[in-house]
Amino acid sequence: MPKSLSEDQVAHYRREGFVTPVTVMPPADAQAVLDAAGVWEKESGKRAKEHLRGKPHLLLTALAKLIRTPKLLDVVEDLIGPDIVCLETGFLWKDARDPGFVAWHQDSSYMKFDPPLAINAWIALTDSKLDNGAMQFIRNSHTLGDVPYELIPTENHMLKFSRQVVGLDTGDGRRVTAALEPGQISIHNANVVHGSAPNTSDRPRIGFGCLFAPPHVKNQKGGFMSATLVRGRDRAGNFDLEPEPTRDYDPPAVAAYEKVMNASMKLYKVE
Ligand SMILES: O=C(O)CCC(=O)C(=O)O
Repeated sequence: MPKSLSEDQVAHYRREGFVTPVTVMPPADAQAVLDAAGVWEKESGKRAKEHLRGKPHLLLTALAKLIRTPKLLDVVEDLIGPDIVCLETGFLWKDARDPGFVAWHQDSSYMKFDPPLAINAWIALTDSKLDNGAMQFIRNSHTLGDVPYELIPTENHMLKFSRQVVGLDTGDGRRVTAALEPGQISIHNANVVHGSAPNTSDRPRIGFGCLFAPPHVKNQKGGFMSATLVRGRDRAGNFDLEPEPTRDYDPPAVAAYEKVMNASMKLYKVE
């Protein structure tokens, strides 16, 4: 019996490779995360969209709390079981009229785990619709294995390196738009082909991505990788476990952040 999703939603995830929308928090909690990002931007003079991309949950307590949201983890547990690590996080931020886009890709072309149980939750902090650049999924594409990709020009591409699948029908008939309100998530299998178009609206579209997996998965791309245990137990020891920050820029968590950032480029090798 699932904790949070319906049996139909779990079946949909298994069949189509994603489930959307699922409400995991009230809109006010999503706004509180945006407020914390706004304070950080003011104090640092930097843009969260550029600088809070790789594991910022190790730096800011608002984000450490976000990835531990009980209803979010209930949904993840329904799909991958009660032991859960968080492997990657980051803001996915489009300003109003932002030309930023994400080419059709599989997350597994960037980060690959064995067995292939990694799952990506996209938490909407603003609304996310077709006109402001919502994510779109290609249904059933998680069953296709590794889809070939090519490298494309990086201008306005929101992910590190720019991989775009080739030879796959991504036409309207196969796409599903993840239309979300603040506090809702879409959740997708790391093998699902997905992407998003520029923001053609006057509203921002801001989300926070979290990659979860059971702790027994092994990183196939090699190199050092740490993880935050967010629920249950780690019986496998495949990852260095990251500390939970007790305050913003808590030194032990910052040290873990710096260690993994220094190593992370190795995970994004361009073949
Ligand atoms: O935020 C987006 O538009 C796309 C994000 C994405 O591709 C991902 O989270 O894997």
